[in-house]
Amino acid sequence: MANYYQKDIETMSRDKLHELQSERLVAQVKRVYESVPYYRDLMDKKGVKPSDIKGIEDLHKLPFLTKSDLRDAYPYGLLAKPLSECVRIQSTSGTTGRRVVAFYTQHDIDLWEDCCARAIVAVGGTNEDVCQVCYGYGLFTGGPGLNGGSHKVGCLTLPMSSGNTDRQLQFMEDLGATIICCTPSYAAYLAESAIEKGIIGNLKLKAGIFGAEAWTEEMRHDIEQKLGLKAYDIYGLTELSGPGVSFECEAQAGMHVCEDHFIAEIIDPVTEEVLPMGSKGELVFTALTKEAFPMIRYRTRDICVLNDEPCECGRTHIRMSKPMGRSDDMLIIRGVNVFPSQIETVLLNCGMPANYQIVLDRVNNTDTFDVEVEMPSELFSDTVAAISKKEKEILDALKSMLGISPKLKLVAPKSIVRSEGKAVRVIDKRKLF
Ligand code: DLL
Repeated sequence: MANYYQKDIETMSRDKLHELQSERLVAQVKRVYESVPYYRDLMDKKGVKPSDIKGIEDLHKLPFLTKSDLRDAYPYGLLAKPLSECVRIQSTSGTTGRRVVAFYTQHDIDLWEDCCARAIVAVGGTNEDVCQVCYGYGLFTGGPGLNGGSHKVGCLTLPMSSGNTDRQLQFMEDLGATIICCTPSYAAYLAESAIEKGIIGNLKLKAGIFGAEAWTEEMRHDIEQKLGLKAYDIYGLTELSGPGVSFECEAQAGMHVCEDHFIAEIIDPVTEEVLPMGSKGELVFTALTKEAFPMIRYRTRDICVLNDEPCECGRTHIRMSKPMGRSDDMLIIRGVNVFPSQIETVLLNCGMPANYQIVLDRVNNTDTFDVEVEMPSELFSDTVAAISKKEKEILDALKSMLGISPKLKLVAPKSIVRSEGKAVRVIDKRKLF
């Protein structure tokens, strides 16, 4: 039996949901036009007036917002409330080198935490649970968002933040954490460390809420098997509040978008044309209820697919696939398009842990493409012949997946620097941009 945090909303009929979205969109566009000169200019340039927007069927008429608009308008240019009504900022983790500063009213925080609470209840969380939050606290949205959601559900919340793995494991064991929230790469690291310490059998974990970075189905199975829990995906971005824009339910088959707060569209990233349900393209979100930092048709750059088929959990909100890359982080190596997640899939299929790093450089006008992969300790202590055999197997698999051959180096266990936040998978020294 599925549990819901806000059953009426999460299982609302599609017709009612569309009515609610339309009502909220009309009001939000009018408010933003009146209070945000930056967005008013964008609408004026496109020749759209708030009175042209009568419902969600008119959404396509509105201009897009992009990360570069956020940079141009930094820091206050997109504010729709006076600063006196704002109570918090959060900021991006900065892995792309471009910081986004988002503002929140108390109401914004309340609705954001509701979304995170929905995600926790969807994985079976109740007030009987001990929820260990090891996303970073501070400017990053992961810690504060899930912390707030966990309080709302009534879980005993362990606000660990990221890092200090020994202490994480000690609290996890001593206080019997049942739910853990962190990046999937940190979950994999915690699993490795718990196995090494011989405490894995003492843990009581039942569910993990993992997101903030790309991870594959293979990685999900690996973490589930090692930590003895069910691993659920959660998605979000700072611009839209943070985690909880969408989340997986017990079906583990795509993430339900909180559609009472966010309208999702898929567009062709080149032509900007809206694509039909089920197409692969760039995800665009319109936030319907955000007060301080409203985002209308914000281009996320995440490539994914939406699915409006009914879900077995009873939630009526559409689902999005895992992001399959970004329209802006695809690597082009010697003219070939490469997604880091393809490399991860190959490694896990070859029975390797997904601790790897891609190093790109340009020598004599030719791209160099190095992949360093950490060996599991059993392989590391095996014979040279066994290691070479494995190396060849991985290289052949990489060649066939990517259509291009990297220089592969198997390195000692734990020699690639571990991340307590998002893993650094790509070091691109080519400086092509
Ligand atoms: O990463 C918010 C978050 C925190 C989500 C904790 C989930 C859990 P940003 O730092 O602004 O916010 O980064 C947003 O991270 O556009 C995606 O490219 C990526 N991302 C987020 N969740 C996932 C996921 C947070 N589940 C950017 N799978 C987004 C793959 C994800 N990528």
